[in-house]
Amino acid sequence: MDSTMKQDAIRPAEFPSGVKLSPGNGGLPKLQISCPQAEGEIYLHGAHLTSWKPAGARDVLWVSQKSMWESGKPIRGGVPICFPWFGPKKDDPSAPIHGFVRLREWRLDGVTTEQDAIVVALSLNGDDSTKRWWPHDFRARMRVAFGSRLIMSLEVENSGDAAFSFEEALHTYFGVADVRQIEIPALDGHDYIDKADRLAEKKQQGAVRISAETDRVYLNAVKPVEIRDPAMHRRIRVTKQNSNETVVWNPWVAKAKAMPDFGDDEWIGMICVEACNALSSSVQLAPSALHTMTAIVEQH
Ligand code: TA6
Repeated sequence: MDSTMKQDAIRPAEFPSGVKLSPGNGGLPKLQISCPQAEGEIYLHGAHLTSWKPAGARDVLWVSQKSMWESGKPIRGGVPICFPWFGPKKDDPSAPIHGFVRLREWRLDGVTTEQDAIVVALSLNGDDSTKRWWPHDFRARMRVAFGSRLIMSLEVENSGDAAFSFEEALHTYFGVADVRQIEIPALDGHDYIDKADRLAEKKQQGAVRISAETDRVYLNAVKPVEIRDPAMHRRIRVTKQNSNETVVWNPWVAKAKAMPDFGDDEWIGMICVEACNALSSSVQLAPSALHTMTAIVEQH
């Protein structure tokens, strides 16, 4: 075995046709996927999905032109994996926002062909360096099916001998023509925590529309949601499994300007709709137990 390959990691010679591992932006290893149903890209850095283009369609994901592409820094856009906490770490302001797994290189465990998709499996195990932030033994596995649908599953295993709780999110950035014209009808009536208004708890009146900085954690939000994008003549549907919350985020003008890895005017072309378990929906995991959160994305 090539000494540089991590033990048990799949080797390029074993990839199905249409799959290539090569240096991507910043020289970070990138897996490119091409099959009849879709094309896509995922970086080993953070097991970070950066592109999903169903056959005949435009990319559904959005990535900033100003993103950093550096080990130890998050990619801006695509699907950052937030784990084992969401947002700032409550008891340590010096800890990385949204946890540390999106800053690490994950191991590529498998690339397989299924009936209508190419499936990529990656993993990251806790070690002494992660225990600096979070004193638990865990195995995280990310499984992504690139097909006519995009199926993302984040599995967490408690590989230690003590129970722990964690927060998680698949922090998906979707590309839209003009965020000021989109609607998300299905969250009507849901309670939400407004992170753009002092964490006030509010109730969604009607479809979600974006007309200012929007940063909301919708509670008990388990049903599928659809992003209606009339200017792009597209609807994006997100169906979740084992996720109690849905986060909707757009930084708007001031926040976009304040982020060095986000173009000043890029807020117009994106919306985050995130499968999440956080706050009162943190996941409790007993030793040897597993929890899998899934987000299925379709577009038409
Ligand atoms: O999911 C929304 C959010 O928590 C916002 O509060 C904002 O911080 C966003 O995530 C981006 O976080 P990041 O650390 O990727 O800049």
